[in-house]
Amino acid sequence: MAAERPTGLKANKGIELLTWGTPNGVKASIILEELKEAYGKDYTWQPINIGRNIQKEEWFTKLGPNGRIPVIVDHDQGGFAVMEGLAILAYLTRHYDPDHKFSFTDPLDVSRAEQWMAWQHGGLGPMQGQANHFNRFTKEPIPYGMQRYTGETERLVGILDSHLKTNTYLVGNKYSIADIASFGWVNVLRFSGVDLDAFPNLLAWWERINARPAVQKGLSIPQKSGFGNETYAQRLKDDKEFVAKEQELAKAIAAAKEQYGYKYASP
Ligand SMILES: N[C@@H](CCC(=O)N[C@@H](CS)C(=O)NCC(=O)O)C(=O)O
Repeated sequence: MAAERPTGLKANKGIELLTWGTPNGVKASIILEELKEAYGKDYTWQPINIGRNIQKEEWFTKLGPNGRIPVIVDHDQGGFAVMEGLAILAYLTRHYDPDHKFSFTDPLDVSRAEQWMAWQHGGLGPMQGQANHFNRFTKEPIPYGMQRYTGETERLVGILDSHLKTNTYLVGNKYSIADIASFGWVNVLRFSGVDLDAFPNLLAWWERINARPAVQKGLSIPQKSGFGNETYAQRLKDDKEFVAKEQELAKAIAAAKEQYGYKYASP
């Protein structure tokens, strides 16, 4: 039986999250779970199945005009709505992280965090999103797109990997909203056709963050994605058909790179 289709907001106090279990969606659910664990701040959520286009309905676009998840509504601020991961992470910590457990007070660290979050919005998210598209969802293979966006994703995660060689976390050696912004994307890196093992500092960072109980809870709202690195690794162990398909994909990406001579360069 299909789950009930949300048709409007359901709470009248606190934060209400409208989301789906995607790399952008989990930014919001992870910070909300962290705030819940750190401060006991509860929240309400509703599943917005993007495959059913609930995010394009009028009640939703009145809150999030871009018609995409995640969106939060703060009922304690007169129903103030916030769209876009960076803005959600900044809003929630500005209002509900008084001890700055996941955010910063030093203006230079605030700027550093903004820079990494902006980098995620302008770089990693869009490029990796296109890598997923060209590697997984086109009707017929388009080698130029495959090598362009897989290569760009590799270049970008190479930047994270270099930065993490001498830093435990992205800013101030403290886990923060800067890390949360990119974590959801790195969590589906294997699905995007990129070998996470080739980026050992990034792999260690992903493991550190993935081990946090609040992160695990955040990843399961509304339900755990089948595309996460853990599920992916498990499927490689259990499912021979999946292994064969993934080998085919890796071959097609390698051939596309060869065809166009793509070389990525990270500092
Ligand atoms: N830059 C935004 C992007 C939001 C976004 O692209 N959400 C995707 C899911 S990851 C979505 O809602 N897709 C459905 C659609 O395009 O209709 C953010 O960080 O929140």
